[in-house]
Amino acid sequence: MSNRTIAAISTPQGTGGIALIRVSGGDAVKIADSVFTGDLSAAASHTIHYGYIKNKKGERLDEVLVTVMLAPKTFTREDTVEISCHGGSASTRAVLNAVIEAGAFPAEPGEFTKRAFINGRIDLSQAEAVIDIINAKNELSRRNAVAQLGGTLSKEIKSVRDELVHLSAQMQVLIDYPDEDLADVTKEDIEAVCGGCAARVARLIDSADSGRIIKEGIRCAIVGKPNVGKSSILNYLAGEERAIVTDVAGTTRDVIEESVSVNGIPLVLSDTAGIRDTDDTVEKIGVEKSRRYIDSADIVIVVIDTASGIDAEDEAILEATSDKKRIVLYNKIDIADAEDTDGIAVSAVTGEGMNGLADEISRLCGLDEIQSENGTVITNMRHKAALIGARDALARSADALRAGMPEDIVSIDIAAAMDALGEITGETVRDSVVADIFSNFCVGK
Ligand SMILES: Nc1nc2c(ncn2[C@@H]2O[C@H](COP(=O)(O)OP(=O)(O)OP(=O)(O)O)[C@@H](O)[C@H]2O)c(=O)[nH]1
Ligand SMILES: [Mg+2]
Repeated sequence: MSNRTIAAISTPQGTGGIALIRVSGGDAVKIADSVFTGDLSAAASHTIHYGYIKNKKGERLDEVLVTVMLAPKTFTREDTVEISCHGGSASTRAVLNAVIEAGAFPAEPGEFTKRAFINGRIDLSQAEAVIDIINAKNELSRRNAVAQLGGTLSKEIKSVRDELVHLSAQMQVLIDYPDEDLADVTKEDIEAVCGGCAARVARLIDSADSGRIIKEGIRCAIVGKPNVGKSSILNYLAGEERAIVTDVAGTTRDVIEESVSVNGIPLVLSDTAGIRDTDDTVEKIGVEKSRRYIDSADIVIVVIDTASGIDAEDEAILEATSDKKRIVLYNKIDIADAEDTDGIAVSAVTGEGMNGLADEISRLCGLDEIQSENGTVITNMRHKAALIGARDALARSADALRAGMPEDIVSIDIAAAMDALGEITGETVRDSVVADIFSNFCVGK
């Protein structure tokens, strides 16, 4: 990694109130000073300076505020200068050009964050959390990414890895001096440590299910007989007239999907055709499709018309969804009294009871746990793959132990598990993987 000084526009393209040009590296202050009307040469760290940026000819390009931050307390751990200028695209480019003319190099995508990683301020999983924060489309994924940036995942991985490192060191003594009584580790100890680590790794792998939900949304199919109010419920949750609602049974014939956020929970709702026996060719295809959506959904919402009560068709749908995570909604309580039910009573017309629906969804998906204990959730497929690698290596070491293999063989698998975990934090990761991760960043980050 070269330590040449880099610069880039860190705010989005286009017109805005202000824009930010970030400069990082050993010459950041010198370069900024040479294009600034004021004097930055003796500026104290974390101070802001008012003045103009000028080009080589001395022409004033824009009125700016310049923030000087000296290493190591900066994002990159290098000297960093941030120039806040007016947010027009011409002024922003003019300021960047002046900085580059004065000796800075245009930054590559993600190069600032990459330097933060290379200089040890954050590990690789934290750098990836920076992209996740930028890309977060809902409250839950934002919260999870911020926790990951704060180091929740890194800490857990490091703690498991440290146990294995300690164990390997003890085993090495056993391997090097087999006849002497130096080692204070027994076969049982090795088995216990490997087993404990494997369980913690398995917990993280399991969390990847919630991780997918956090990133992509809970796939939630709204099903039921015709006319019970499925489309009305979709429209209510979407906050707009997304699906056609009429009092004709069989209005919805195809699946209508809509991404919504309910109390910060990301949902991918699908409103399906009412399920019934029908001779209508189009409706029949719709009904078939509804059944497929039931299969692939994370959660099924079965809607019942409270006014007309449960009949055999409702029973059949309840039966067909009994093995799914399911919420039974008794709709239309504005015109009928819901009797004591095991479901949630709502009205798609008045909105009554809808808060209970969101709570139930979050409970069913185990999201309450994620939200309350700030638990570590795997949202990144690269991390999941590395964890699976660690789990498999630990399983091999357990097998080797049970088969009575010598410690040096067992220790090979333990080392493989350590390496797999190190890929997540970046300790043992290949350069090409690192390059690939940062190439997904935008320029200026
Ligand atoms: N009073 C009352 N009427 C409702 C409620 N929800 C839906 N309706 C009415 O019930 C009828 C059917 O509503 P839809 O939302 O089209 O029902 P659906 O289940 O999507 O029907 P299909 O698409 O035909 O399967 C419409 O006339 C709605 O206005 C409710 O909570 N209260
Ligand atoms: Mg409908």
